[in-house]
Amino acid sequence: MGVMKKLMTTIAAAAAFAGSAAHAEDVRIALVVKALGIGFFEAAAKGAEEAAAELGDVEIIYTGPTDTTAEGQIEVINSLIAQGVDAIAISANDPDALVPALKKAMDRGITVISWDSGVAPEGRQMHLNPSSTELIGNTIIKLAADHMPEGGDVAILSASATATNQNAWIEAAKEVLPNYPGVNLVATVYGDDLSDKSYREAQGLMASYPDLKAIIAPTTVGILAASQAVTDAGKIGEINVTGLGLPSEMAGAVESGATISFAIWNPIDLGYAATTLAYNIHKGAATDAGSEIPMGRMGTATLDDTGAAAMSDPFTYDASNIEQFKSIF
Ligand code: RAM
Repeated sequence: MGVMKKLMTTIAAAAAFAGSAAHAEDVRIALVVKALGIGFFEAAAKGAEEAAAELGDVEIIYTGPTDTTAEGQIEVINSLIAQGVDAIAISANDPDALVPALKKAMDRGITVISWDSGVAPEGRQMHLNPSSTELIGNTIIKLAADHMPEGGDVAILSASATATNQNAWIEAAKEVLPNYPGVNLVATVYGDDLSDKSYREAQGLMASYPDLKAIIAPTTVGILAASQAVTDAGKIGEINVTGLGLPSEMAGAVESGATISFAIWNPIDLGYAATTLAYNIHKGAATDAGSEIPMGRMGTATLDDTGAAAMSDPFTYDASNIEQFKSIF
């Protein structure tokens, strides 16, 4: 037996053993992420698998490019169209660049939704936000401001410059900034959800702004890299790293004091909800404004006039509760 054939047989046997062998009649839902290798999306994939097990006739294809670019996602989308998947649920690296490829998918009868990071309305049937954009924008500023009684300089370390979700949160954060007198936003930089680039951008912020009091990273990759950069620079206690992170990845930073607190919603629930929505839309659920689409144990998504819905509020983690959550996501 050739090595490849042997490998394939082993994989098939393992799949059958796990009880997850695909069936021809399954609804094939592709969960397309910003990039592979990001813990947040791996947690969302767990939720997608949970939804698939519950629905019974779903096969999840977890896929994405190797870096957070729209070009990479377009290649992935074209390959999914060629494979004839039933649905695409995507977290977008760009709101507009993916529209032509996703329109082509919809023309071929593929259900298309975005989740986490949105696609412009003409490129998808609905979008699932993790939470209200205004609430997230205010939360990330408040997390920093609450620990700066005397005010001071803060900087944002974001993901990619075209990420729909981070850009919307940053815009919402800037809107409420006047409510935090003395908090001065000096820069916004982009680490592209790559650990090494995010680390270097955090170092750059520390070099350019010696009085920096907080780095706000509304990305799980960015917050982790920035907490490491602040630790390595010996600036724990001087610069508080906050934003959106995973308890499993941030436990060390909270313990060391590099991060006092941070927030996030449950990424497992988000992947579960996105999968259930894609399934129900594929099965015929309406997607016009006001539609209510069931999302299993997560309740119902009610679409607004842009075809978007929100899941749940973010939760704040700090030294008092991180132990409880770090093994979950
Ligand atoms: C990163 C990604 C993702 C975002 C989280 C908070 O994992 O940028 O899109 O929602 O951070």
